[in-house]
Amino acid sequence: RHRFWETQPVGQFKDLGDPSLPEGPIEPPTPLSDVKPEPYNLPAQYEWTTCDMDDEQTCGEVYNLLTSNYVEDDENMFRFNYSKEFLRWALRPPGYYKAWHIGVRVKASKKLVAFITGVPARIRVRDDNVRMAEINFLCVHKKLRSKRLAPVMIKEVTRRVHLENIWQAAYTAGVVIPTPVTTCRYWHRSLNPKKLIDVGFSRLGARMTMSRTIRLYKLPESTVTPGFRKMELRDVPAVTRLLRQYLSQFVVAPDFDENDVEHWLLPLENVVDSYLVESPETHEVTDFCSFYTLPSSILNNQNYSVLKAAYSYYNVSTKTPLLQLMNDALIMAKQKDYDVFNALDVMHNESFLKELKFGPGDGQLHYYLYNYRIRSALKASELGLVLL
Ligand code: NHW
Ligand code: EN5
Repeated sequence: RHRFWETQPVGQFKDLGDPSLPEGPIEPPTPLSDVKPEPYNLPAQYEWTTCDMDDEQTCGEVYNLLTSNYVEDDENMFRFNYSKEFLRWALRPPGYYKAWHIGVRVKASKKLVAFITGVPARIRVRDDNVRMAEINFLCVHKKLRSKRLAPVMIKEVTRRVHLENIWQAAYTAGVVIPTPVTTCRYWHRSLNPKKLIDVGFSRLGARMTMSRTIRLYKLPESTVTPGFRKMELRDVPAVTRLLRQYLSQFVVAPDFDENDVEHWLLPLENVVDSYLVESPETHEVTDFCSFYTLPSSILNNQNYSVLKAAYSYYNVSTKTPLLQLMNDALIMAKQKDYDVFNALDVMHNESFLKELKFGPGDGQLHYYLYNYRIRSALKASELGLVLL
């Protein structure tokens, strides 16, 4: 069934729920001198390239490859359109390795035709803090699909991660492979229902008119929580404390320090938005919410070419009810002209999705760990990790 994945140290379907198998690493690390020192072989027409995302031209080539060939929905109506600024942010966190930004070029033309990336992260699984690679942006040009290039790319990124003495990885995918740690559902909150219906992202409900639909999704002009404001650099220590405390309750979650919080959560125009509640009395930071910006290209529409989507990222409530905090996040996204606000059913998100008029999407997101066994699948609400 899975000729490649059956050969890899990942949980296998046949082992699901076997209580005799221990949780934790599947294979032990090998001495670094045993890691293959030279790259895997590609078919003769192609060559490896390390993509320098600081380089404007390279970043543009990566952007163009992904914009034309990356993830689409099941009906091929929308395709993720990560911006160049987003890619630079996603790929250059604290301690990143340029060698983990891997491209494949056609030798003759130097055209970039495939890509895969890793970035380092510390991820806690129960009480085990593990150095991992987060793998993302695996993409093979549409014309080169089904030639078994993906397994070579995965083996090559694995080799380069091993060279840094890292032996585990986390990744997500829309497809099922061996074996999900958990499966999440995407939920969508319409902000601009008319456009969403016009482009086929959503449908007019039964017995609904356009004007009733617009009224249904209407939001206040401005936020309601006293002390709600944009996160600033000076907030990094307080936000780190808040987030670390909150994430400690989930089975799988990132172990963020202040450097990570500064990188991943400090607002960056058109990439990541973060807000917090500073108590007007005590000036304590009590609540936090954030979303990242990931537009999708609209394929084959006369009137519109881009869907502007916000994706719920990390949210923490200690004083403001989560429902009210997320409603303020929706209000900010509406003010900033997003068409839709998306969220997964991870962490405590289920507690606000229905009440804030999110509806279930047709897409799922499966979470995976490489070389780390979990005895049985988790609930989405036990997951405290959001990958981009
Ligand atoms: S998920 C997004 C993946 N990208 C896309 O969907 C973009 C559009 N599609 C494509 O570009 C986020 C191609 O269809 C791709 C496959 C490149 C997906 N993950 O070359 P072949 C990520 O980036 C397996 C893992 O012929 P192709 C996460 C498939 O099951 N495996 O296919 C990435 C089969 O293996 P099997 C996937 O269509 C995580 C084999 O690839 C996969 O031309 C990567 C077929 O290869 C997917 N999304 O290219 C793993 N899609 O065993 C990281 C297909 O079933 C692991 N396959 O025969 C950790 C590594 C680091 C470890 C460090 C210690
Ligand atoms: C790596 N980081 O399928 C990620 N999106 O539901 C890789 N559906 O947008 C894996 N099909 O349901 C990504 N509208 C896997 C996801 C790939 C993209 C994907 C889904 C998620 C999506 C939309 C559009 C469907 C178009 C036809 C959808 C319904 C919205 C509606 C709004 C009003 C209330 C009810 C729901």
